[in-house]
Amino acid sequence: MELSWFKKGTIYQIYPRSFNDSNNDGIGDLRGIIDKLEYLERLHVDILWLSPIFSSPNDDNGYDISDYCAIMPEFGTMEDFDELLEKTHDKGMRLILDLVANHCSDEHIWFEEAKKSKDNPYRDYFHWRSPSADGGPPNNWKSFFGGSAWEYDEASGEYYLHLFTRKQPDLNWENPKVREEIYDAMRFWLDKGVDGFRMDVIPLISKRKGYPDAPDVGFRKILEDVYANGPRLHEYLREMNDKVISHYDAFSLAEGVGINHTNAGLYIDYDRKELDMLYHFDILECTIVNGKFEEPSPFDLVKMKHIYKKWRDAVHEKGWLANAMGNHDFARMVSRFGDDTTYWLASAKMLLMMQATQNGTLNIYQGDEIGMTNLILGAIEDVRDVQSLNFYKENIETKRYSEALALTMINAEGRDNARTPIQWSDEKHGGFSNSDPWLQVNPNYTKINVKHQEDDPDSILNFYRALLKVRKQYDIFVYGTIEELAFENPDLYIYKKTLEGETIVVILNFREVSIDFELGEPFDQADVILNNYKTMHIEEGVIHLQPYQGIILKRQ
Ligand code: TEU
Ligand code: CA
Repeated sequence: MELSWFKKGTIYQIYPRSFNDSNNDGIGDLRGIIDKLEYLERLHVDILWLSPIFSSPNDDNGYDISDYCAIMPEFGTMEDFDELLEKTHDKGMRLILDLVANHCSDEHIWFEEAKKSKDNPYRDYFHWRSPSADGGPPNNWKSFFGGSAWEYDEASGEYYLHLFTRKQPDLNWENPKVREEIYDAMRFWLDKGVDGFRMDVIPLISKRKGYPDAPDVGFRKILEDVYANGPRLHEYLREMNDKVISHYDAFSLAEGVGINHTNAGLYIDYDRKELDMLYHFDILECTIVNGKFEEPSPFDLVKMKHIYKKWRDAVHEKGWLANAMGNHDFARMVSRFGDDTTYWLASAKMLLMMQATQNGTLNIYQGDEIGMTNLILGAIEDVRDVQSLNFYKENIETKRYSEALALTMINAEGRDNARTPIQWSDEKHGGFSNSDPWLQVNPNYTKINVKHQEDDPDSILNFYRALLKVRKQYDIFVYGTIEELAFENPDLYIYKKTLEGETIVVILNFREVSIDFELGEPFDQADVILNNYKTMHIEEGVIHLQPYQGIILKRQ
């Protein structure tokens, strides 16, 4: 197995808009991050991933880039960025940027030029098609954010493709000039010293020839077979690695949308030299059956165990995964997989114990280190996310759902849940800003905030620090081989990890009740490495677990 810095490192994802506002305009910014570098250092994270910081009209909060080599003015200046990068490195941490290469903004100069005429040199930077015979869109492809994936352009009488919003036209990777533009942008940042990229929707960059209609087989399957994994994809990824990434001490983290465990190897097997790691969607979507918002299924622990196992087996020793349980696209992890009321403290810690002991690079999302929870927005006017807003509009217009039901669905699964400002203290706006933030602060900031948790030895924050520190000390956390016990047990997740004669056992109770379990092994003598409760009861090989208790034991 190849060892390298980005495997044992912990990635901490920052959503800059919501992290920390230094100039009190209600929007987080780069200087706000600089001010919190010490906090991040003390958390023992190693790699900061910044969601997009480039110029953007913010139709999708920066995932619509209008200049790949400029900083969004709301976030600061290039000098601020240079300082952030330097100070991050001074603290021994690394910094990666979010490369959105599948699409750009319709306000990017490339698209503004392309729209001017059919023979504009930039026309072929995008996907243009004539209307179908009935004058409608060229095919039945749907945007991820609702409606057709094609937008009509009056001036030329053609449609352009946008798999996300109409302000996010897809780039045409068949055009070698487009690829060179993206590679140049990557080199621009790598030459400054950034340590790699998280690659937004990278599986979507190669489109199927002739843009065939999608069969009626459900979103997940259409995604895998029609939108993602296109015919020239792996050629592009190899080229990108060969021409750019491989020339730097940098790594790539793919957003694994549309990747499943059977084709993951094509992306990340070491010998293919394409991408360094990916995070998949199976855990992130394990409570989502028919697409976001629609009938979420209850959290099922056995299903989650199967997901972890099948991925582990699939990539075993051939490639590497990152392990994410939440990010800016999903509701909060403690609200989804734990209990954000009575057992908030125990369950938030327990989930982190699981995440930190699974194989792969630990990828955590801002705010999870203090157990931030979902937010109930009272009215559609409070919703900011374009995905939720489009969902609302579409379903109210078609009268599919009532306004109240649509809002309930948005509150349950919507992306704003994870995007509320970080709760730094119990001061106004959670200490994030002195003025009204762009998205409201979760009113529970008076109870859940960094300041309180700094001072409390039993806080989630301090537990997290201890956990990440331990993870650094023991290779077994990262590289050990996992073997599950009582695999079909629906309440407990118990696994052994072994590496070079060492053994740890991770014991996690996913229920709000106490449960006894017969370990059946001589663990009475084991050292407790971490326990999210003050006490632990083992007697004659039977462990008595308290609600949401998590324990990591190490055999002496
Ligand atoms: O997300 C891609 C993606 O597939 C999301 O649409 C995801 O499925 C959805 O948010 C889950 O409900 C990436 C970014 O992470 C996301 O923030 C962007 O909106 C999207 O790409 C477009 O760039
Ligand atoms: Ca600001």
